Amino acid sequence: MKIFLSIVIISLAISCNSDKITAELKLDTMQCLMCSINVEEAIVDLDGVNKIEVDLKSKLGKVTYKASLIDLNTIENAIASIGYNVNDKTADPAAYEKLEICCKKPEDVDLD
Ligand SMILES: [Cu+2]
Repeated sequence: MKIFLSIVIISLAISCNSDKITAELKLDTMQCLMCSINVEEAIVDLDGVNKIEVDLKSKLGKVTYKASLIDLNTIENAIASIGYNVNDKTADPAAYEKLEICCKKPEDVDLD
């Protein structure tokens, strides 16, 4: 009986964690600290997202999410919709236009 119980407990613990996925996000159009905060804020409150870390220097993010609640595509779309390229998705042009000037790609900023 004891063995049976511990098997049940172990399998419960496994099933609770089994759908957690950590994925990498390539954020190559991020320019400044504000960008990384924007990206974090765009997905931190999404249902199913456990954790988001954005590293400005390497322009990479790491997101941990519950696959039963959300998929990577939805997360990527949320980031693209606020104006940033992510993985193979291109930023929403209208949202990109509204970004602060420091958040735009250097080649898009008119210097005169
Ligand atoms: Cu920025």
